[in-house]
Amino acid sequence: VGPISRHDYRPPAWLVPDTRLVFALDAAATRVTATLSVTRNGEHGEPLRLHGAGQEPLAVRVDGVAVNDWRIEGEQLVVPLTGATHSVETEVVIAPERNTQLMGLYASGGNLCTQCEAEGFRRITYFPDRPDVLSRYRVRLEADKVRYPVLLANGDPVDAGDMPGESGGRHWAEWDDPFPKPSYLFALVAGDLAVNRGTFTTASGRTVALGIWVRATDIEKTHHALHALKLSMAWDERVYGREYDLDVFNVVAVDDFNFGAMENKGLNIFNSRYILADPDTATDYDYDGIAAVVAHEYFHNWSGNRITCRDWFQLSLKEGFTVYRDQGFSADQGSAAVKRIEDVRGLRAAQFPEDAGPLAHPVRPESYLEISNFYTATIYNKGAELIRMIATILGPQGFRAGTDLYFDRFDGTAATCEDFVACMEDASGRDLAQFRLWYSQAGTPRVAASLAHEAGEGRATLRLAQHVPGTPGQPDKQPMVLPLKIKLFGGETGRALGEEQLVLLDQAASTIVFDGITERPVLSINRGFSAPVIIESDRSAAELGFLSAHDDDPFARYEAMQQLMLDTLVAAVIEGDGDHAAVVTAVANTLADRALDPAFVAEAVLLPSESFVGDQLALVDPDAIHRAREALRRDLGMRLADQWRDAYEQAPTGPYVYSPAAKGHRRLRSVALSYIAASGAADAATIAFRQFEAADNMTDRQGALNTLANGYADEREAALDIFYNRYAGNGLVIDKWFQTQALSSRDDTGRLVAELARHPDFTLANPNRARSLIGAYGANQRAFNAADGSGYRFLADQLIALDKLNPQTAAKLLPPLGRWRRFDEKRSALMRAELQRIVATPGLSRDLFEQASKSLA
Ligand code: HT7
Ligand code: ZN
Repeated sequence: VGPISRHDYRPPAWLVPDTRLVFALDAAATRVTATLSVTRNGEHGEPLRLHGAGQEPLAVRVDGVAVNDWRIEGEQLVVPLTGATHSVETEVVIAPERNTQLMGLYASGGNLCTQCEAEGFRRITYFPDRPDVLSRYRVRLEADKVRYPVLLANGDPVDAGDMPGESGGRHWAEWDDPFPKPSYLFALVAGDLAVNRGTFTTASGRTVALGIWVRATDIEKTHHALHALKLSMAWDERVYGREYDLDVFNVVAVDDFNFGAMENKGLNIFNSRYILADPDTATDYDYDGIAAVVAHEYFHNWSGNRITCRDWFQLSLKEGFTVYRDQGFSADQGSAAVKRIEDVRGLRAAQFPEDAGPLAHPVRPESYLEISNFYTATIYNKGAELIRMIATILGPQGFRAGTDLYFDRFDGTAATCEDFVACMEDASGRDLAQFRLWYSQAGTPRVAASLAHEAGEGRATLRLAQHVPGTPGQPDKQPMVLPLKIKLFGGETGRALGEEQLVLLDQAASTIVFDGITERPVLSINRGFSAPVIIESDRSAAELGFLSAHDDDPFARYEAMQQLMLDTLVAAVIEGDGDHAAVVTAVANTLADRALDPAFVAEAVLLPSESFVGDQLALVDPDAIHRAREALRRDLGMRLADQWRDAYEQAPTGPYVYSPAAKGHRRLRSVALSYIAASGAADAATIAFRQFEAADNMTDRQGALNTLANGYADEREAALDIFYNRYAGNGLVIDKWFQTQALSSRDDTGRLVAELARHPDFTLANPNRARSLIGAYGANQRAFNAADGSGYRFLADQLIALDKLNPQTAAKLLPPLGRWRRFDEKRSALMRAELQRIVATPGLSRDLFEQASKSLA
């Protein structure tokens, strides 16, 4: 099959208003009987085309009569039909226990579950498996009562009972979903599960029964997820006016899952890492992630389920918007500033490199080979930034009027990104014509900003120029609309020189004049990261240091510090040595400022990652970057030794509480510990080991373990062994054990990773485990890019093996090999050779082929 193009979209020839499914469940052989009521969509002579993959129809019946004039064309079952409406029934047998791709119906931990987005439903039964065919589902599940006592599906439960005696201990349950939905939102779960139940009363007074389903031994780890679910339901009512619409909302945790979670109507299925938490096994970061993903999937009930996507090119319609919504939810639970910093750091770590590399694509892509490859940081995170910019341009009232209109106008339909933007325009009266370029043009815009001051005239002139770099298939770009929040500060007094302004830069270049500026101004630009762009300014180290201490926007303060650190590190890499004075002063000032939230301080004093430094350079020298960054860390550690000790010792400890304040203290303590270790202090490993042993929670324990894992002290092995033995059998924590070692900055990490790949607990069959070692190693710039190419060879070997089991997960781990253009000739050739080896592998999946071949081009 060749690439699918956005412009080839045609409405479905046949609609399926009603679907009846009967599952005779069994891990080895499940029989699926599907009865579709189909109606001809308009005047045409097209046959009915149903998608199906990995099965054969055992029977096809039209209006109750067996037919044999059907044919198979590739992944389609083609059934000629004569009338305007028919009932079409198919029967297939599938083998969930042999399903290693984890798409369709599969087995995980002895239970059966489904994953249908994007095109998994066709692996369960024959159906028009496209998001614009909405159907009402009624589902009957039959299964062994002892193995699968719990039978769940979408919608509300109808009835349940035991099968007649001769059926051998089987039982059944029926579910009915009154909301028409696309097949990708179908779900069922059959298993031996325990439930943590709760209720939520909606704004209009309906009571919803909530259930978090997990294996019985994990039930105590579900309270945080249940609490987050209730908070999300209330938040969506308050902030977007969205109420839940079924009588039940069930969430099931499974250990084997290709992604974070899935928003199936009324039956969300989660990767267990986004449900299970207690202080002993989950870090604050995990707790935050759980709340964010629970909220994200819940919010999809409106942004995704009630209104879905017309085709997969519109994926960001639901994903970008829903990420924006979950970011808003998380911001409201604690420090909005720290949340914004974390989100921007994530965007820069994943999306900016994607936009600058061979896999760059617009937020609304034009074509794809395999849609699973397009669940990307661009669709999700850049997509969320687009919604944020619209909200900024429209203002809170205009934006809420726009979302109200969107939910109202498109409820029950499959919509497009264009529909969403049109609602924003209609509700606010703003013209977003040029803004639409954000959906079609890939690449991260770069904005050159330079501020001149004519003291005698009392005038400051800001010159802005934008440039969007070429990306694959898009060499030339038009200027975009960039909403830039700007403010000037007096360089001498530190006072604000006027209010913050929102400048909409929509030309290639523009000049903004500020009058009444008698004091030397310092430019604060892109405050709050109002546009997802790269600012290239000529601000001096002194100006950045000044902003890092005086800006009244916390994000801009953080940003000034990051820029100062980046400039320092880039200079050090290029010149081989660096002047650290400005960074040391700025960090010292931040640590000394008692008015600051410790959570903010912890973020502000962290150095940019080695990969982010690499992203600033035309040619990445991983060893030089590592040396420069370690030298700065050491210098900061030594010169501010007393302040790190103070920060470490003064952070309140005490029994674990999950609160924004307590999280901030723990975070600052771990960051301080890492600087104490970076200083080379003789007692650093002792302190870290003491923290490791004394910790009553995973945040402190893992913080200490990370520091030890980067070093060579004897305590390292001791801590890793204790950690492993303490958590043997707990998959999610053993993932941390693998990941911590793969991210280590030690010189021998490559060798250790290769050894870990032979560890009895390592398996490619579980995506979390594969990501914890291979994904983390690929993100470790220095270790992965070892000059002898061993990292590249290792990754290629693993991906070729993983592709045979789980192509989706394999394809997601490929991008580090696609950075070859950024490296020296030798590394570059070694990377390309591995990509070529992958492409030449017989029987390669479409998923891995698309990623590897695009990375070579
Ligand atoms: N909408 C969900 C996407 C998803 C997915 C995609 C491809 C393969 C497996 C998958 N599991 C879940 C997740 C979300 O964005 O909410
Ligand atoms: Zn989503």
